[in-house]
Amino acid sequence: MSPRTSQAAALTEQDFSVADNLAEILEGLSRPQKSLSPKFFYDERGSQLFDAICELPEYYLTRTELAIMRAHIGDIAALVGPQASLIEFGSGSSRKTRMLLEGLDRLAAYVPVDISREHLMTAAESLAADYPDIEVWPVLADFMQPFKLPNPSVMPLRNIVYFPGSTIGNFSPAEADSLLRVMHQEAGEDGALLIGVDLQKDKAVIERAYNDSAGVTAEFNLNVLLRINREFGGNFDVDLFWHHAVYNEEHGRIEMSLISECEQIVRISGRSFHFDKGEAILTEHSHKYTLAQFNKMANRAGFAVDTVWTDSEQLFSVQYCLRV
Ligand code: AVI
Repeated sequence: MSPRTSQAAALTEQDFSVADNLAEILEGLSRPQKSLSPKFFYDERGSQLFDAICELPEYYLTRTELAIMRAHIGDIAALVGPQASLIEFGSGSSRKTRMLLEGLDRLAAYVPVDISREHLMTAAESLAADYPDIEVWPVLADFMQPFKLPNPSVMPLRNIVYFPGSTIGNFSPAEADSLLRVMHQEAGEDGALLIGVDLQKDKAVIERAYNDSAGVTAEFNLNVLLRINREFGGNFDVDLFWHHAVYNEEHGRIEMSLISECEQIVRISGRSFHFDKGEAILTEHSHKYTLAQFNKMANRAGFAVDTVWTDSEQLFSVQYCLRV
């Protein structure tokens, strides 16, 4: 079955233009603390590098989440029940999504929601081809704002919002609160949220995951500068910046940045940016939560955590939250 282009997709279609993205990049680099949104990591090369990160021995997140899902797919399917609509925030063609498509009972629909038309359609087409019995309804939308859900041909008995990978950690706590509220709204009456949340743990374990020995995370981080050069008229010399990732225990987050090796001027589309030696561009925060902290966040958005699955070392959690 090929993926539907839902009415919601037509209504909410809003691919950000090159001009919007350029304005956002220039604004971020004009701040006293220079910053770039982590969304700019994910061009074609960045997405490949992220896939490679997920396979790294130091990056415990992906394999631990997968193992938790594998161990508990039966419990998850029993909680979800038959004929649900699975609404994934982000377009996943990942093994975790496939595990759900295979393990859940007679899904009414799979609804990936993504702001990138290309990622969305590639993932939706591949899943629609591999699971011909499941209706795939991609929705092109910015999931930070409420969006309209499609109407599959079989009426879903409930909506399950799925947000794997601890991507929630890449949002500030305030953004995460508002994103969880959107999820609450989209889950609707009787709905639920299935979410992957990375847990606070020994600083050394976390820092290793973001400073791998093969240098893949460094390449992923630096790739954003190459992207700006190529797509937004920049002239960054990538050899004059280095990757830096430290765990801030007070805020419970990895702070990832690119540090200027020397004093230098960088031009982007006619604008100049001065860097001091050692000056940082903040590129990503990756928050880690305790179970108690995430419980409070879920409650603030109107969810009650129903079941938490973790691994034996309590590295990562998969949480099933009911809408209250
Ligand atoms: C996508 N996200 C959950 C990853 C993370 O761990 O925060 C992105 C990443 N950044 C560096 N390594 C992986």
